[in-house]
Amino acid sequence: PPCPEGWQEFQSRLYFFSKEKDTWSESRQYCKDRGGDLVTIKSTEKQVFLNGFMKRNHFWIGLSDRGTEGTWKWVDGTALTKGYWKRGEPNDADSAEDCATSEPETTPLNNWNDMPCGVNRHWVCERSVC
Ligand code: 2F8
Ligand code: CA
Repeated sequence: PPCPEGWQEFQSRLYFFSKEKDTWSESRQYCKDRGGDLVTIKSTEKQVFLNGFMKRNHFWIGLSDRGTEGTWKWVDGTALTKGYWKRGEPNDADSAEDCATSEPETTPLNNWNDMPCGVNRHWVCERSVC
């Protein structure tokens, strides 16, 4: 796809913070349609950068344990090694939470929460530079 407008560059990758809300799967499809995927977060620098844009809302990130409960995997197929979970998360509330969001108004570094994949949230895409 052509290079999309309105994406932020950080460390030679491009990021999109949605204004709309959608399910985790639909959000992921939006990113894929634009040459990317939901964001992966594998460094503290990136977690800090992203949080500069995610202070006000929940945003889907590219992490789920849909395949095997309790085994968190990034959308690129890699296993989660270091998570920035909010205290008490992930808790799989009502045994129904398999997709990860960033939460607003929590500590900036540890702010992830697992949520039901079918609820509508903002999302963050990542793709290569053009
Ligand atoms: O207390 C944390 C808990 O809060 C909510 O459940 C009551 C969240 N669920 C939704 O917002 C749908 C949980 O994900 C969260 O763990
Ligand atoms: Ca949760």
